[in-house]
Amino acid sequence: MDKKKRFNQIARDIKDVKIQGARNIAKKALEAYSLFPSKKSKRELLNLRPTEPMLENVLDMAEEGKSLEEIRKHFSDAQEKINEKVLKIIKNNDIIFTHCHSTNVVNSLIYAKNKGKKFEVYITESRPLFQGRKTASQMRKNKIKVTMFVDSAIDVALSGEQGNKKPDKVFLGADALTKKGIVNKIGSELIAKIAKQNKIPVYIIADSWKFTNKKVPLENRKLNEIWDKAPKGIKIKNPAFEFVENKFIKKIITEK
Ligand code: RUB
Repeated sequence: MDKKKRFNQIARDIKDVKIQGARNIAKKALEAYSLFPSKKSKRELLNLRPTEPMLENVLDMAEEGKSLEEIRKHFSDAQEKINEKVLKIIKNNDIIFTHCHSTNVVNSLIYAKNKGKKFEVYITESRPLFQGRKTASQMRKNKIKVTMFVDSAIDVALSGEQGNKKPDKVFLGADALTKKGIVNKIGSELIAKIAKQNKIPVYIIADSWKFTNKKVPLENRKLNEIWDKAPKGIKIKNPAFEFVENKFIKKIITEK
């Protein structure tokens, strides 16, 4: 595939959420940028997913001359450190509730499983794009017991109602880390609030390169993701992310 085609393919896959999650987006965008390292391609890549400081941080570093190898090494080094910290938090027989699909979360769960920890995972679908299915499939593939809930069952799942066991911990990824809280997939704030009501600790598991001092724009996505060919006159909203205040978070686990 020629360079331009490859660049466009990556850009399309990021836009269409075939490549998803802050870390994967940043990694792939870096690959695209390295094909055409210019201000124009940087702008184009940044516009694909506005709620992604890690994408911006990584492209800034590449622009300033940091080598691709160095940047790529950070992703794996950071994940390894995060894995060790998460391993200490998970107790045998824990039920861990998570949402959407976060590579930082999923990798640390798989690491804990491979280190012999026994736990199970509750996952919500994460409509409209169902990234929760990706998480569930990866759990299954790694022989981690997993139960899926529809998003509207967040309260049922976190309260241990209707014969469900109450989760012990909530693990959420993050698109952005800020001084006042974090940004993650829509549903995360509701989860954090209901977890607090139920005295379930919420841990954010995220690479520190997601940190920003800037205001984080919250992406609104295409309406046809919610209802393709909806009758005319129906207003549809599709907010993709939301802010979770620090007061709902027990700990933010980064590599630092
Ligand atoms: C994914 C999402 C993830 C964070 C962190 O949203 O909200 O929790 O991006 O992911 P989307 P990671 O599917 O819309 O990109 O840990 O992979 O960086």
